[in-house]
Amino acid sequence: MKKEKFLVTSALPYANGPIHLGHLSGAYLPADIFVRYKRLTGADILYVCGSDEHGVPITITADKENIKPKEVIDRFHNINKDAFDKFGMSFDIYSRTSIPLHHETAQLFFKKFHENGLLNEKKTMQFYDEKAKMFLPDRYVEGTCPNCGNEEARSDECENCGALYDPSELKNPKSKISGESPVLKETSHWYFPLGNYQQRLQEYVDLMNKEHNWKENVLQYCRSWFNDGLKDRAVTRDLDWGVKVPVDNADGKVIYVWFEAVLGYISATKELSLKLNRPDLWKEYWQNEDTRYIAFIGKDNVVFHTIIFPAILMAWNDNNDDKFILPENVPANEFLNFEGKKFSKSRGWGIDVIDFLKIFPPDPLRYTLAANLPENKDTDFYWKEFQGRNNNELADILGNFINRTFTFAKKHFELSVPERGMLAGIDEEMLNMIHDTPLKVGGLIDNYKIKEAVLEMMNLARAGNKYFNDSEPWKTIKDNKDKSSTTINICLQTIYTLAEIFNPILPFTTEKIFKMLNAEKTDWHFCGRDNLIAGHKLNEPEILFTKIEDEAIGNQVNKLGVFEMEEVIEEKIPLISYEDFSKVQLKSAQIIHAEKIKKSNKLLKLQVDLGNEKRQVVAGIAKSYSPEELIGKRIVMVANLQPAILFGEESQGMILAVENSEGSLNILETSDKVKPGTQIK
Ligand code: B3M
Ligand code: ZN
Repeated sequence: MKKEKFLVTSALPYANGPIHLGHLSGAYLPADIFVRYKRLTGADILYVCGSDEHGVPITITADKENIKPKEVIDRFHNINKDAFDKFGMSFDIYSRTSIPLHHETAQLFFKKFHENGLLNEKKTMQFYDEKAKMFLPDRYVEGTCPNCGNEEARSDECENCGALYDPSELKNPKSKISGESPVLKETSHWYFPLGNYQQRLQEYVDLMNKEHNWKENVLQYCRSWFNDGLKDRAVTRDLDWGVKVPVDNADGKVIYVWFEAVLGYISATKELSLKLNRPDLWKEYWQNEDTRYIAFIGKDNVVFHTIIFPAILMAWNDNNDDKFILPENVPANEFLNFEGKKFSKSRGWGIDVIDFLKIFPPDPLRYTLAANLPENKDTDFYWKEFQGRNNNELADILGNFINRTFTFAKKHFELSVPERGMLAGIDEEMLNMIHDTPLKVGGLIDNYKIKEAVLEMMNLARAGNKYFNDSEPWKTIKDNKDKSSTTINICLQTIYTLAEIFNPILPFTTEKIFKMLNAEKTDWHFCGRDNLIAGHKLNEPEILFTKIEDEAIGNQVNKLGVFEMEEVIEEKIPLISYEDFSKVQLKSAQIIHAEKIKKSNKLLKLQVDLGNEKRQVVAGIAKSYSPEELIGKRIVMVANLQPAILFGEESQGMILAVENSEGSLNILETSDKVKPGTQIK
């Protein structure tokens, strides 16, 4: 049989910060499990990844720390490479996009496209930050929406009302980098005509889906892009950090990071080929129609892998004799959150991989994440769940089954595999399960249903324990040694199968199990019934899993969000005099009427009773409160604030509220005993 040929990639993480558990669940662990499984089936597979080392966030970090971008990427490339290593990622290469080989590859694509007349040069007006001396990418400009007045609108698009507009129409633009108002300045860029590929891209996605059953979430992202209609995309930027645009008159311009980062997969494979002293090896994968290319990513990267990268490859293939293959599948995952909230470095919410692995071993983490992958919807990591999965599943089910079998084999069979005698129904059943489980698990992983596969794996260990219990070898050893030796023989075959099928999830632990079994991994298809012959010598058992104490988990839970408080304390707030403070007049008030303001999803118009007068206040609390629930509340208000007009409504004061870490507001309430109009001091 011809070997299956695979090329597998995981999104190239930005070398701008340490990877956290969410990254692992999105694009890395599922790919590693898939790859390790495929290797066990004997597939010919290359798995490449590396750091994405260009893009504006890296230059901003460098500016902030007053260092060169190179220092930033070196630091995080090494940290992340090390973290992946300790986590057991089995990349064939972990490359980086700053290497000359990648610059050459990306420039070659750009140059060819340019020569073939594919790229259109267009002049545009773009925001320029005179203080930071740079053109501002869209997401670094904020302003007021010309359509609805939302004050946090993006430079060309408003998330509040959905309006799209020209950046010159944005009101009060502010640079997120320097805080200054940017100016509009002319610049020119090269555009890739993505729209020209729309029909072929749609056909490609349809065909791949038909043949390989794409995930519903991925199809939905594609459909929404197709429905909106694909437009020309600028593939250059005004920056000095990145891959230089390889044509005349392009000083100060680099290739747009996304255009070159996806080509990083190709460069990484080229680098691997050179390392292996087989310079053309990469072509055997990338330019071979027999190769199945699977691109693992998180949901935020879908468009780049199902639309932009395929379009780039189509454009190349149209104009060159050497032709690249396109992804056969892009099994993107949703996000993993942390204890109910998004990961946030600045809020100290979540944990980096490298820090995690300083405290706990990798396999329990791999198992917990794999059992809870965000395959179809966002999921959460909880410390308590991690503890539970380790203690109640890995230690109490898998570890316990292996341990009791080995202990028994040591005590009664001198650590060798006993003979199998006459089989009873219960033995047959167990043997059938050993035979069927790898097939079931393999089928699930083939279809990227890793979560379900993990469940099946642990079910085999559960069944093993039950079989041990029901067979009662500790009794049969006394009066029916034949039966007892059959039981232990079958338990050991089960352990062998467990070691094989758990190998993609628990690479470190299963190495130990294979060592205990004194056996090697086998082809996945043959890990069924009879791997260990009678008389085979076993090695001494080792401890496979250690229970995690409540205290260790408690320590981690207590650390959550601490950073957030430290940050607040560290911030230097200028002191004011008592006199300044006494100028602020705080009064208790009661809300007597509340209604929404048209065209704003943030503001409510309130009528409040201040004892001897009524006032109107416009408050930005619509996302946290409905008008109805506000009526009757006694609140604190700044009574001597200059009136202001918001959305055409006068606001005659301000009400006080606290904002929690997710940005939702709680208004400060006084008690029913405090009469409206009372001064608060
Ligand atoms: N660096 C985005 C990310 O890490 C980006 C992926 C590139 S894949 C070619 O989410
Ligand atoms: Zn708007």
